[in-house]
Amino acid sequence: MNKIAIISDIHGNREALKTTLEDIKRRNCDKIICLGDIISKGKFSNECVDLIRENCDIVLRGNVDDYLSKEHDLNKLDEKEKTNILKYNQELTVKSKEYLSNLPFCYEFYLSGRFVRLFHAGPDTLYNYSNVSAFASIEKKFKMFEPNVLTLSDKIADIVVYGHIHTQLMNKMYNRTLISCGSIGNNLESIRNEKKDASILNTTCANYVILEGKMDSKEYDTLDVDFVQVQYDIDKELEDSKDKIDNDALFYELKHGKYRDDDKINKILTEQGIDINNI
Ligand SMILES: [Mn+2]
Repeated sequence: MNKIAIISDIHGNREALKTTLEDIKRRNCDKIICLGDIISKGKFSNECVDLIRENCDIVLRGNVDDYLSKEHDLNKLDEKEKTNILKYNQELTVKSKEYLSNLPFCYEFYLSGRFVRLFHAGPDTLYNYSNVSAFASIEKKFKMFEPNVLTLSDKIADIVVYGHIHTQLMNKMYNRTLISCGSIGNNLESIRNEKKDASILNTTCANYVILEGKMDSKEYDTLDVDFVQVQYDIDKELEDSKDKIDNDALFYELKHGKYRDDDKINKILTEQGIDINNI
């Protein structure tokens, strides 16, 4: 049996990544695969790129890796986006930018008879949130298994593992398994209610998934899906990041496990038929 650790959405959080890599090592995993979004938000984008390069066997491209490492026509951007692009243009080393802009989109393999496909957000795009949220329709979720322009083969996947939504999920449908591995450096919870919420420590840790099975085997056999939640030193990460400009939103997200923009999350939940005043 082989153990494959799948991590995603590090978002420049060095402490969370280091603690996770130690946890993966302790569990004797055979392979580490990263589904992207290594940079942005946190202070340590370049450091996280280096750690990922050194430790991961396969690394895929996330939306921020793509967006912040490529060239933009600044005249076409609004002021906020322009500031963001210029900031990362300065912050990211040439080496990091070159690495990020050349990452592949998709990875596929067999594990204990299942055809597994991995990507950051969807089989057709890096830039899609509502279609892949935990509350998307069955129809939209089925599209996650289907091949598309950016997948490597034209097979319908048995298992899809993706990141991007920063929360863990497993859905079974049509004899297939859809898994979101959660986020290492920026795990979030969108369903919140002061009267119903458990401890935020259930959310603010680093989340990843381990798949265990026979690698490259087309024969059906036992398969494990292990959802791991690793406690790391958030206060140390925040202390190390305290000289970072514009870090209020980052501090809020890491401490509360809650996305910085309520309106944006509420809009997505409403689109998916959730009554946000009654959750
Ligand atoms: Mn992300």
